[in-house]
Amino acid sequence: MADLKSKFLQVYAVLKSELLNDPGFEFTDDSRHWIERMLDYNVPGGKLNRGLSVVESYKLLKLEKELTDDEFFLASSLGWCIEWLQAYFLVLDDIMDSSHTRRGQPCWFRLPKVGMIAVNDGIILRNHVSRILKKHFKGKPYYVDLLDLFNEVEFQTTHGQMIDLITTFVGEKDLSKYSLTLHRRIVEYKTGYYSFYLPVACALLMFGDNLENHVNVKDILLEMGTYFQVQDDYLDCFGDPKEIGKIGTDIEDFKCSWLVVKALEQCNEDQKQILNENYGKQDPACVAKVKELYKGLKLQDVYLEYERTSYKKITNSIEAHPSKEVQAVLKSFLAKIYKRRK
Ligand code: GPP
Ligand code: MG
Ligand code: MG
Ligand code: MG
Repeated sequence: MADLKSKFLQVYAVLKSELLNDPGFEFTDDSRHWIERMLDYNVPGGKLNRGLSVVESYKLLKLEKELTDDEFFLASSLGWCIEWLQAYFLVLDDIMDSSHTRRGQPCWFRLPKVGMIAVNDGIILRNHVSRILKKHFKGKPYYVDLLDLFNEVEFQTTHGQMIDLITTFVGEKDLSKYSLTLHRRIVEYKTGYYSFYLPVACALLMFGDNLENHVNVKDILLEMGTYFQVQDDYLDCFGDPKEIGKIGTDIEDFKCSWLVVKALEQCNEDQKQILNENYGKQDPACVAKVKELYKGLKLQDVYLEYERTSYKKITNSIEAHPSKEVQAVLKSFLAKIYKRRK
């Protein structure tokens, strides 16, 4: 695994160097230096789960036969396209969520010399995905499908992000609209497609197959995406910032988080009053009151129970799949996130 990761990181260095010498732009030393710093700050510093999953999935589809150097490079490049896409989303998401830290460092836009240049950097990160695909996949029979896949997934993610954001309108702080159904809709679109569906869809396209032929696999991947985002919502409040690398903002931001939905399901009228008065406020005393209420409602136990049943349900769906290779792809994915603390 350490070996896979270091080989994967070598591909990052190649892709970065190609982008820094992209003949489509007349780079100066300053502009090249900006891009390099921006990439190193935002692209490779995460867990790399999504990117590595493309390579691992492709290997499993090939029945563990050794990948040629060319196949490894291509599968890794697709993996990096997802990591680049993720960097693009996170740079902009942190602005929208007024976050402070990400991956154990200040959010990119928080750096004094960056500020709102981060918006353009986010767009450049998205452009890089297209540049990488063009350079390395243009001649492939699945090139058009790849472009279409990235476009579709971006469409789904931005629309999930839209509902995540418009449900929090200031001045309309109305918790009564928050439900598990709304939460599910938000997280399936904002997280599920790009984090779970996309890596497997990339590996399948490269293998000459298509996820549209595997509707049940898509459903399982989206189910995992929901499970993953419930964990993200939980860790936003109860995770250790040192481990997750970010300080939560969901309570301040009035987010339709899994925790607030569960709290609303379980609370009495007095507790609902406390939520109404304190949820969505910047004041640390208000945030503390919400956290206190979550603890009083034993949401940590409710979460543990959710993890258990959700894991079981997903495992059962995986085991019902006819192909052992597909089962292996999905199980390796699930194992990576089960009981995660970061
Ligand atoms: C996760 O939400 C969702 C995304 C990062 C997708 C963003 C999509 C855009 C189109 C910008 P989150 O805000 O809970 O993530 P985190 O907790 O990591 O900030
Ligand atoms: Mg967000
Ligand atoms: Mg966020
Ligand atoms: Mg979050």
